Amino acid sequence: MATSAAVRSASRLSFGLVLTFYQRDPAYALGLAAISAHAKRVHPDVRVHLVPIFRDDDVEKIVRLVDELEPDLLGVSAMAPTWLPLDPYLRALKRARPDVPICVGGYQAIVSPEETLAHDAVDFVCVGDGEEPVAELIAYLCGRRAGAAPIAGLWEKTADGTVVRTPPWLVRDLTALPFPDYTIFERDGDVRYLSPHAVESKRLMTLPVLSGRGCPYRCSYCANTTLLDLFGGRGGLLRKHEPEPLLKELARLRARYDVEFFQFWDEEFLYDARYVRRLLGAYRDTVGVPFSMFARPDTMRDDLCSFAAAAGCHSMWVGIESGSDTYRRQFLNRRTPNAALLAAVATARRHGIKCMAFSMVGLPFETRAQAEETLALVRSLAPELAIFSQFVPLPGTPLYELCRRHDLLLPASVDHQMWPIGRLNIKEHPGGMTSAEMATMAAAIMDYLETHTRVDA
Ligand code: B12
Ligand code: SF4
Repeated sequence: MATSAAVRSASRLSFGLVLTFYQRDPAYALGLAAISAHAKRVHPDVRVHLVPIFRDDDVEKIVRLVDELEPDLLGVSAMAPTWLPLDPYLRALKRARPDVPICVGGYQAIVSPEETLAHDAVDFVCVGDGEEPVAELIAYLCGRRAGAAPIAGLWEKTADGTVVRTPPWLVRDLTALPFPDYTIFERDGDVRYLSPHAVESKRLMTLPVLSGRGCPYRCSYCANTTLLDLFGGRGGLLRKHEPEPLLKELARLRARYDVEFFQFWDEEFLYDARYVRRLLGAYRDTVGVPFSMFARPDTMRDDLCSFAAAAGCHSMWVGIESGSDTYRRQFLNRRTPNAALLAAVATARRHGIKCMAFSMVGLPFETRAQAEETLALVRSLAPELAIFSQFVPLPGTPLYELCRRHDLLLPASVDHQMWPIGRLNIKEHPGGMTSAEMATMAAAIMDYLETHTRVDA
């Protein structure tokens, strides 16, 4: 193992791990909670703190907050679109504490490790899951690590600028890991400053949770496809918690934070029908609060919807993405036809489950007529909540590669990567919408949204 980072004295009592991420609006970061839980299990004396960075947070304020916590290691979580906004914070943090190593993880680091490590402030990048690499890095920095082998899953920039590369470390068995540590989100014992109400439940105290990780599908715009490409796709990297301990954990969280609604953040909740039956079969009795999930239309079978509804499923988040059968098939690698989408939403509704439909506009080679088809399909689905986002090309995905090949990518900039709808995130091109068409399309969507959102738990 190289020695660019200062190795701390083994006698230090309390090693400080400060975690941070950039988020426009208050939100949880369950990846960091998972890292904290494992770090505390392996190093019971570690102090873990979270300093979230929200949009427009003053750089000096963040530096002061981090500094007061006396960090020995700074762990930063970044998605590709949040990487650029993090830049001024990373530089200022490094200036303030040049001896504290900065390790970046999350999709930005996984998909673009070279670019991420090339940043002046960054010492390590985590090229896969972060639990074990961070625990190992803490051991190394505390002088507790035996041997000099590089840490699996971490790339390191050494003092002379060379890069030590290792293969990613991946969670294979979720049941071997502790549940995420929600205490990192607490302020005075409470977590309500962090989006306490999900959009689907404006009145109820809501907490996001995971029954597992991974998705077996390969939609062309999605970072999951990149993960399958990088890490091998067999079994779709699906990893689940055992139902019984998970239910106990959910009941514990419900009691600790007065949770009235759980939002399952699993990429695709219904894929493993046997697991769904085992988990939800006992959910009502053990946990008993309403919940929502992400589900693909093709998994929303009548029997599963019926089962989920009986367990207390309030709503399903359903990816529509485009209302054009042809576009979805040709460009998005989603083959479920419109008729099946309509049927899936109708099935859920028959069982009293509300639907949140999300779609994208401003896609490469998407015509104005196809974008109109998306709005028309959403109108016919009549979801309780519709969300339209501007297409963002995510590095490493097939659709990003298509944009690159056709020279459609705009130079990276903070504004072109985030949600506000109405501006194209790719260059105008023959066969696609013009900026003017995009603006009128966005206006039509906003009109629809103003009159049709009707959701509440
Ligand atoms: C819930 C969610 C959200 C929530 C909460 C985000 C959050 N803070 O986590 C909300 C709705 C706010 C959100 C917003 C966005 N999201 Co989102 N989101 C997700 C989702 C569905 C689950 C995230 C999750 O909890 N995963 C489970 C945890 C355990 O895994 P993890 O976060 O990956 O963390 C592990 C590793 O990545 C790594 N790791 C992560 N951080 C760190 C840090 C360190 C120091 C280390 C060492 C390791 C490490 O270790 C962790 C434990 O193993 C993912 C899909 C997915 N499956 O991950 C998309 C996903 C992360 N989102 C994505 C995107 C693009 C966005 C937006 C940028 C969309 C947009 N254009 O606006 C916004 C960003 C808004 C902002 N930041 O201001 C993409 C990111 C792709 C990419 N290449 O970056 C994903 C992967 C969706 C996709 N399939 O394409 N999102
Ligand atoms: S089903 Fe969802 S998580 Fe899975 S690849 Fe498609 S968009 Fe990504």
